[in-house]
This record gives sequence, C-alpha cells and structure tokens, in this order.
Amino acid sequence: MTDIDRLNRTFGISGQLVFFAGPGGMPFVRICNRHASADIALQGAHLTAWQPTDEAPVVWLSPKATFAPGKSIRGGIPICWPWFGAHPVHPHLPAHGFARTLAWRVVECAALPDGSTRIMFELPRTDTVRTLWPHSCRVTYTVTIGRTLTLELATTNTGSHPFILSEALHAYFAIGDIDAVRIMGLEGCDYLDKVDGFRRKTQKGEVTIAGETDRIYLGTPADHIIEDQKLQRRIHITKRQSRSTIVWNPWADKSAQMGDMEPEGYRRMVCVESGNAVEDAVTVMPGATHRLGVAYRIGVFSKAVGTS
Ligand code: TA6
Repeated sequence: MTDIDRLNRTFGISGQLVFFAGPGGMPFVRICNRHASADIALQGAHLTAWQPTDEAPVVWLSPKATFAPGKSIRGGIPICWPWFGAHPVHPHLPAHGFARTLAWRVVECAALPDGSTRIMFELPRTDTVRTLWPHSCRVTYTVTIGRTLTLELATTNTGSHPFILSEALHAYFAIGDIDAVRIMGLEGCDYLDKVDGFRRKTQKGEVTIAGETDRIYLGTPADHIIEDQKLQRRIHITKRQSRSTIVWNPWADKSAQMGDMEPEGYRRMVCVESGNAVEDAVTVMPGATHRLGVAYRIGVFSKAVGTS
C-alpha cells in the first residue's frame, strides 16, 4: 500500500476529501464541498488553491511554480514559521523559517455540519526542527474550507522556558491587474519599507501599488479589504492574534529575475500576509498557546460606492 492509499484509508471523506500524488509526485489533498474547492500540498501544509463555488480562484499560484522536496512553492499560502524573513541572528538560515518546506502530518479530517470541511496538520519534531529550533513546542495548522477559508496556526510551548517567534501566512491573492487594486485597512499604520533600507514610514490613505513593494506594516489589528476593480470583487481579510501585515509585489524586474515567476506574473498577484514580525514578534510562555488566525471571504463589489 502506498502512503497515498494509507492517507485515503485513514482520513479520506467520500466525495469530499481525497489524497493524491500531485505535481512532482508530491502528496496533496483535494477538498471539494458545496461551498468551495481547495488543494493543499502536505509539504509545508501549503495551500495552493482555494476557489469558492461560482467564483474565480482567490489564491494565486505561479504557472511556473516548481514542486520539489525541500523547495518552497511560488504562490498559494506558504507558512513562514518560526521566523519571518531573514533569521534575526543567523542570516544563513533559510528565509521565512523551515515550516514551509517540511512534510506536515495529517492528524484529523472532518466533514462539518454546515457543509464545510476541516483538515488539521501537525509539524513533526524532526532532527531538522530540533536543530534549527531548540525549543519544545507543538505546532498545528487547521484549515477549514468553506465559502470562508479559515486558517489557524497554533504554537504551544511545551517546554519550561519562554520563546520568541515571528511568523506569517504568506498569502498570494489572484487579482485582475495590479493597477486596478487597492488595499484598505492599513491607513495610518507604520511600516518598515524593505525596498528603502527598512526605513520606518506611515501609510497615508489606502495602499496602491505602482512599483516594487515590500512592506511590513506594524500594529495592524483591523480587518483588511483587497478591492479589485478589474475582477469586480473584494477579498475580506479578518485576523486574530496578528499584529503585522506584509504587503509584497516584486514588480517587473524582480519577477523577470525569479525562476519561478512569469515576467508579467506580478500583474496578477499581490501578497497580503497576516502575521507577527519584527517588533510584533510573539513571546510564548511555558504552557501557553499562541493562535495566529485568519479568515478570507469574497464580499460584494458595488460599482457605485465600492461597498459590500
Ligand atoms: O513577505 C515578503 C517577502 O519577505 C519578500 O521580501 C520577498 O522576498 C517574498 O517574501 C518572497 O520570499 P521567498 O523566500 O518566498 O522568495
């Protein structure tokens, strides 16, 4: 029996949840219910697709994404954990931590009474994890696929010393065109501008993107909206225990240099990432659980007032 057979036998839900060998032969799970469909790679517990019924895909996946062991997938929702960006002390360690490139274990799958589907993953404590992150902890990731996509990354400190972590759910959203998008909910927030030597600035008005953008917004508990004039839709983002929002678009030159993006790929995606980074990093006390939560849903787009 293959690993895929074993997974289907243990966790499969007839007509709703199936494990399969996806691109590069990597194990994936596909969920289809009356509300939505989604694909998740077990490597990184990396969601690569989410499409509510009768909607265009909400999550963007690069047509040139590569699927290989130990390599992060360009697009979808990579999990950045237990550090966001470069390691704060050892810059040679992998950017965005290691959770996005390790195989996660499936611990539970459930068909919920409202027709949505839940799947829970756990990050195994492998030798790599123990070496790179010498703290006792349990990390789970719960994904609920419905008309709303709900994600919860829970970190429990099972040791006797506090530890500090930074993290993000690095969501790539599919958009009609980068020129026709604005992001709301960050007005007045301070941000560190990575394309300007991490200078601290303050956001005036809504965020629009007209060049390479790589910003860590700090102290951002409010909900966000990505308004897309071209696709005529709004993506609503609601967060819990997340004080940072990262907005990233590599623009033309960087896209052309990246092996896993099409040169014009930057026009069709924007990253709006929910997490806790830099000064918003979280201290997890012994016995405590920190739960980073986020929910995405499509709201109605009104031409007249742009409200939902
Ligand atoms: O979240 C923004 C960012 O940290 C950018 O600086 C950019 O490099 C991006 O993530 C992608 O990182 P990756 O390691 O996946 O190439």
